[in-house]
This record gives sequence, structure tokens and C-alpha cells, in this order.
Amino acid sequence: MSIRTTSDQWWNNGVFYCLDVETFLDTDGDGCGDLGGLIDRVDYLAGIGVTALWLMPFYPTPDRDDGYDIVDFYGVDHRLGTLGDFVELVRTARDRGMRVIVDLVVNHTSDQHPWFQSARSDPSSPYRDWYVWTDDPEDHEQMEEVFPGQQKGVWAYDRKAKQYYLHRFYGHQPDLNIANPAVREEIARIIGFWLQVGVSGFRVDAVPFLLELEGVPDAPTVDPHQYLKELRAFLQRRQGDAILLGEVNLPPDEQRRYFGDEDGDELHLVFNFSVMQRIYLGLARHDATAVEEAMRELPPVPFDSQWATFLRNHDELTLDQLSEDEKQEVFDAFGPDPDMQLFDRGLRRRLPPMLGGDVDRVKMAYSLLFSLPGTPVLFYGEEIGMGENLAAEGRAAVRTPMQWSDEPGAGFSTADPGAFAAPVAEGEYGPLAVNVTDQRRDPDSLLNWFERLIRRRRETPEFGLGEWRIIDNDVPAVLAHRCDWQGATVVAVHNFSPEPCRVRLDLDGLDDVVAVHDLLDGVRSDLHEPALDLTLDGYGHQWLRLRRRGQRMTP
Ligand code: TEU
Repeated sequence: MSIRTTSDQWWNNGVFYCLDVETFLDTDGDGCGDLGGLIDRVDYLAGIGVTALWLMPFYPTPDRDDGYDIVDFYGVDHRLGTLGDFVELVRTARDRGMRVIVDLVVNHTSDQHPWFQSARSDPSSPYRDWYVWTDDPEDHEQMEEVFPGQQKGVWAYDRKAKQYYLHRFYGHQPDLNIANPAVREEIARIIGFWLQVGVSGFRVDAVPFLLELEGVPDAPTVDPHQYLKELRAFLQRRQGDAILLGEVNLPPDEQRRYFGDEDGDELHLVFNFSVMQRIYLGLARHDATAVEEAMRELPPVPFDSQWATFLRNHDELTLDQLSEDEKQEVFDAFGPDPDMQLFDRGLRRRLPPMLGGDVDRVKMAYSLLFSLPGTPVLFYGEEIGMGENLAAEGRAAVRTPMQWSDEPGAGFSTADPGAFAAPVAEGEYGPLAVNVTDQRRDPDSLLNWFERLIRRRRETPEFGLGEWRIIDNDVPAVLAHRCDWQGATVVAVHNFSPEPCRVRLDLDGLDDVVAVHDLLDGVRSDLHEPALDLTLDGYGHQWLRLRRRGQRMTP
């Protein structure tokens, strides 16, 4: 197995970690996290073994959408620090072997952005055409609101401009007009700027919305994907190993276009929303079939491209790719209270409370995530099993401060918790019960389990780079898949049921396998026939490396 391949395509075999500077660690005591705090915790992050940090927006913002409403794409919000701090962060992370990617939110700006203020004030402003205007919004009603109940349509009348502007998201987030060459040039400039500052790529926000030209008055007939290809080419000219990780919440058959089809010349990584949603359905049903189906539906990814897999992110757990009945099953199992639901399509909860705090089940879910074809992406706090705070508004429920200790303020800040930028989680999953300090001292903690899982995942590139296939078996609750890469084979087995079971897996084409090494538990057993007979605990999970005659043993 060649380590050269894994270091070259660093995004294909890494572990990403998403965090918001605002809620990670506050060092100046104002109740708001800052870049200085994140720098202080770089060693913590390197210690758990993550390879890339994805920073949610930290740019100057009126903060009406948690920073996804930006007024200056070239700066750092004063509450979080300075550009100088940012460079220190990137440099320190690099020193510890981690890369930094940043959120690129260019579908829209804040309505407070000077571009929009200029555009609305004067029809002859050079920025007028940077946004999408119409006199007659009735014609474009086919476009749906992203935040139903929190938007009044996707067109808003601006009294100063005397026209309607397009906003696919909140009314205070006017859409940029990417058909305008000046806007495209500016987006490239933003990318070029942050690359120069040291980032290794971008998590591209809301890509289908960014590319969408339908419904836009007088939209040119250019293929929007051509634009994405141009952006990728620009990125790669500036920095060969920089990446684009795109948020594309579409069914799998439509996602492949965003990789650039067989050319693979658009997004390097695309979040796998379809498998994520079907994992929750499988968990709700204690049955792995839905996940198997979702995996079989995945299109092949082109060379250099990869799925980004995740179980939770900073938004609601969206179930929009499930049928109404399936969505209801997940709601019934994991969020029956209407207050846990959002936008009629998702749940504003974190994973451990949804799984009733069952540690074996939580571990099974993450073991599965880390074994899936793709690069796993963790949301901060998942490694210690943080829960949500439903008292917080909307999606903020899952964006509570990182829980470092059991002190008042969770060790996040010394300020009065009432003055925090976000409320701390309370109760069963609050800092008294769930925090980094306690878990570091406990060898059996979730945190230490995660550290071992991440280490093992990084040492097992078969999962990220291999050819994978599902191994059929007789137990509906069991998902078994196999990954082959450069003469090595690993098998992952996950039991979605609380009942223990026995399962037989055929290993065709592997007559020369002499031993099976459990990569998580360290158990080694001899193999005498080309099939595996396994016993799994309730919610049991195993990663097995098959050792062929003549192959060295895995440490
Ligand atoms: O979300 C974009 C998006 O496409 C949403 O559908 C998202 O999947 C989810 O439903 C939002 O609740 C991105 C960010 O992830 C989100 O936090 C921002 O609010 C949004 O863009 C606007 O920038």
C-alpha cells in the first residue's frame, strides 16, 4: 500500500472537522469565541487526529444568519480577531499537520454589503447588475423558499431600488448575479485572496443555488457548470492541491454533474446527503436495507474526486430526500416533538440524544460513517457526544459552545454565560456530564474511542480510496461492505439492531486469505475457508483486514 498516494490526494483520505470560531473557545473573556482560542486548541485537534479544519464563516457580518450573511469577503469579523490572527492559525495548524479550509458563501451577500447598498441606491451604480432584479416577480414563482416560514417568497421589493431583488435564502441575503462577468471575477479574487493567505480550499456554500440561472430575467443561456469548471481551473492554477468541497443537497444521480462527470473537473468533494439521510432511516428501522440501497444508487466518482460523508452538520438534519412516510418514521423515532422539527423537513438535534444516549449505537453510527466510501466530516463536539439545546432558536440548537470542562460556561469562556454568543447546552448532555476534560482522563470515554477510530481510519486508506461493494448477507439489520485497494482488502460490518446476531459473509476471490485482523478490537483469528462467520453484539461493529498468504500483519 502506498502512502505516497494518500499524501498526494490529501482530501481523499483525511478526516475533516467543522467548527465555528464563535463557539469554540473565547480567550478575551467577551463571551464570543475567537481565533486566539482556536489557535490555543490546535494541539487538541491535532491530537484527535483530524487532518483538515473547515471554518464556518468568520467574515464581517451583521450576523443575522450566523455569519452566512457577509459584508466583506476579505476580512475577519472584529469579534473573532484579525487577519493577523487568521494567518497565525493557518501557520500553527500547518505546523501540526492540519490544513484549513474556509466557507465560500458567494450565492448571496448580506443586504448590508456595500455592493448591495450601492446597487439599490442608484440604477446606474456599477454594482446594480451584481444582483438579480425584476419589476415583475409573479413570473418566477417556480423557485421555492429555502427557509419556509421564515421568508416571504424569494423576491423582495426594495423601496430605494424600486425593483424586486432575488433572495433564495433570507430576505436580508440578496443573491449575487453570477451571469455578470464582474461578479465572476470578484469571486475568483476572493478565492485567490484566501489561497494567498494560506488556506487549502473552500467549502462552497449552496452550490446548486449559486449556479442557478433559471428564473433570472434575461439570464444568458451559458451552461452554469461551465462556470464551475472555470472556477476550478482558476483554483488549480493558483494552487495545485487546493480543493473545493461543495454543498450539493441533490439526489445522487444529479450530484455527479457537480463532480464534472467523467472529467472530474468541478468539485473535488461533494457532501453525501443521500446516504446520510438513509442512515437515519436505517437507524430508525433497525434495518440496514435503506443504507444499502442508497449506497448502490451512488454514481461512481471520477479520479481525484471524493464523497464527503457526515452524520450531522451545523444545519438541521435534513430529511428532504426521503418520502413523506419515511420522513415521518425518522421524526417518530428521533424527533417526535414538533419543537425538535424544522422547516417540515428536518430535525434540530444532535446524534447522541436522538439515539437515546446509547453509546454502543452512537459508536456503531460513527464507525459506519468512518468506513463509508468517502472522507468523513465531523461537526465540533461530536467527538465528545454533545447534545443540542432546544431552547435556542431554530438551527442554533446544534450550535452551542464547545464543552471543554464542567466549569460554569463549559470552559468555553470566563464571561457571564448569559452574555455568551450562543447558549450552552443544558441537562443530560450539558457540560457537567459531557466535556473534554473529563473524557481525556477516562480511557473508555467517547473522546478516546474517537481518537482510536480516527487513527485507524487514517491508517486504512482502503475505505477512502478502494473499490467498494456491498456483501450480501441474510441478516437485514447488518450492513457489510468490502473495500479493495492495491492488493489489500478490508471488510466493515455494522449491526443496526439492538439484538446480537450471527452473519456469514462470502469472500469470493479471496482463497488465499489466511487470517482476519479486527482493526478496532485487535482480535486476530485464522481463516480456513473463503467465508467469514461473524458474531455481532447488538449495535456491534467490526472493521476487518484480510491478510493474504505472504502479507505482513497490520500493527
Ligand atoms: O445552506 C444552504 C442550503 O442549501 C440549505 O438548504 C441547507 O442545506 C439547510 O437546509 C439550511 O437549513 C447553507 C448553510 O449551510 C446554511 O447554514 C446557511 O444558512 C445557508 O447556506 C445560507 O447561506
